[in-house]
Amino acid sequence: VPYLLGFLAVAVGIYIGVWLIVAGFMLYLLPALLIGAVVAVPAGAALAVVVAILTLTGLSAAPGVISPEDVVAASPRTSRGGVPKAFPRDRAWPSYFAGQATIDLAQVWRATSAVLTDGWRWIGRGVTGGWALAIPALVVASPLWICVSVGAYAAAGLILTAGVLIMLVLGVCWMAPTVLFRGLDRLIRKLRRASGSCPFCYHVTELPTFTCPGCGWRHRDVRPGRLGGLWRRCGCGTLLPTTVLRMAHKTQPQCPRCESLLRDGGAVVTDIRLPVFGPVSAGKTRLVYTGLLGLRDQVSAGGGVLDFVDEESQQTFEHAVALVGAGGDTVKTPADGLPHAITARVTLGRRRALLHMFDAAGEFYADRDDNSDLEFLDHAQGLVFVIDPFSIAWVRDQIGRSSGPDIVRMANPAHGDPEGIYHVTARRLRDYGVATRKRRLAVAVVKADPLDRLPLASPLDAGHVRQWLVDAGLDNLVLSAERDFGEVAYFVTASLAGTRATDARSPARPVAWLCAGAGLELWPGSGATADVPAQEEEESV
Ligand SMILES: Nc1nc2c(ncn2[C@@H]2O[C@H](COP(=O)(O)OP(=O)(O)OP(=O)(O)O)[C@@H](O)[C@H]2O)c(=O)[nH]1
Ligand SMILES: [Mg+2]
Ligand SMILES: [Zn+2]
Ligand SMILES: [Zn+2]
Repeated sequence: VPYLLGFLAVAVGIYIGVWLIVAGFMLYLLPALLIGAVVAVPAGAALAVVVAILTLTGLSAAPGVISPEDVVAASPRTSRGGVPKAFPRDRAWPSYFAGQATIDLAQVWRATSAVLTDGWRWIGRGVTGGWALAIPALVVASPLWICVSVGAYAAAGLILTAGVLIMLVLGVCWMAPTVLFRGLDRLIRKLRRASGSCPFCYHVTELPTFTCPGCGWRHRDVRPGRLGGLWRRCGCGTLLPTTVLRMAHKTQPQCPRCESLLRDGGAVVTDIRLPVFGPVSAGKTRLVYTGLLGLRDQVSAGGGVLDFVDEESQQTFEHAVALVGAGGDTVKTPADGLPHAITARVTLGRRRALLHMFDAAGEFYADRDDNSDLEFLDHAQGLVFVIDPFSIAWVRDQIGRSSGPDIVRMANPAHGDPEGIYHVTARRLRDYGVATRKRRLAVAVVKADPLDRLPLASPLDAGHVRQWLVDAGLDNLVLSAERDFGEVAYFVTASLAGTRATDARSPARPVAWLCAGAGLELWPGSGATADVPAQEEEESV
């Protein structure tokens, strides 16, 4: 019995104890926790707001910043098609929307999580720190911290959602003018038929390189994009305009391949590239300079200006024109190096163009191996083929009979036959995949002035050059040229200093006709050919 009584007493004691704990929990702790939760959830939200402000202002847990160096380092190695890229991205500060925005928002979430995790770690230390700490940690701190976490995550989620929405709206506001600017820049240059052609390595590009005036870094792609919409900040801090058109106003464009400076206006104004080819001593150089001289006078008669933007072209032009003007001969073009372009700038009202003439020594056209470096042939809108009548066997035979060696000496006849030279060059163009059917070829029979003194069986007159060439036995050449090229026109020229460009024998005519084909009419009717169009003549034959 005493045992039974004792057992009952203990049971009642335990019952009362448990009841007291439950009652205490229900009466005091639960209401206290409920009140605590009402405070803890908003406190958690406030905590998230404070953390977001501290993070975004960089006062604490500042997000990593994408630097210009990161941009260079993280450049993709290949383009979308898998083609290896020649250059990394430019060293400039990326636009905020191109990556930094995401990093900042993610950091807000991460910083909030970090603060909450710190709290849990602290509570965890209490739980394992003995009874006196474990009970309040488990019973009071844990439930309260759960409430704080809920409030904080909810607020962080809201902040992120709002942030993403704001970034989307602002991003669209940034993207629209960026895309528009990029498109406009391209469109204007396309309409102008602008491209940057290198006078030295002959590379032709839509996208020249620009050097930052602040630090000398070469920016290879200044188009609006991830590195700036309307403006770009160079890695050195200098603010640069985007778009090729605006940047070209600030600094001179450069060749992306050899880094030489392009001619002033390169990549921005209409760009016309015309090589002159033919055998040694055919009269190429003389045709180029007297042709430019004729163009200059005719253009200025029409109220325009033809001038030179670079010292080198200006000086070579003046030198050659002075020689020819004084009745002398042009100097032989050196065959030991590739020629630099002779560039003339044409201004016709608001229209501006750069006209690049390429005049290599005749040796380069003599055989297939020598012309492999003549890349300017591939990028030309049209070509001038120079034929020296004194190198045609048919003419020579007649001179032999009429004894005109003085005239022949005076004419400095070309070495090599025109047909061979033509085929070597035409083959090079074919081998390099040039669409010659879309190009113009101006065939210029030069040295008409000394030829006049010879009593030829058939006179060489403007308008009948094609027929004359056929009579002279160059019918194969004529047929090949008309098969190879989209349009062929025939000219007879006397490369003299005083010839007016409208003159039937002006050396300016073939150049003007090719310019017209490239979209630049230098004067009204400059695109007309002196010769009867090939087809009509064929019908009449
Ligand atoms: N009278 C006269 N002489 C010309 C004419 N065209 C060329 N010549 C002369 O022919 C010679 C060769 O002319 P260039 O223009 O130097 O020949 P090229 O084709 O440039 O020759 P390379 O530089 O060796 O490839 C020079 O003595 C010129 O003065 C012309 O239309 N009339
Ligand atoms: Mg020459
Ligand atoms: Zn810079
Ligand atoms: Zn170059």
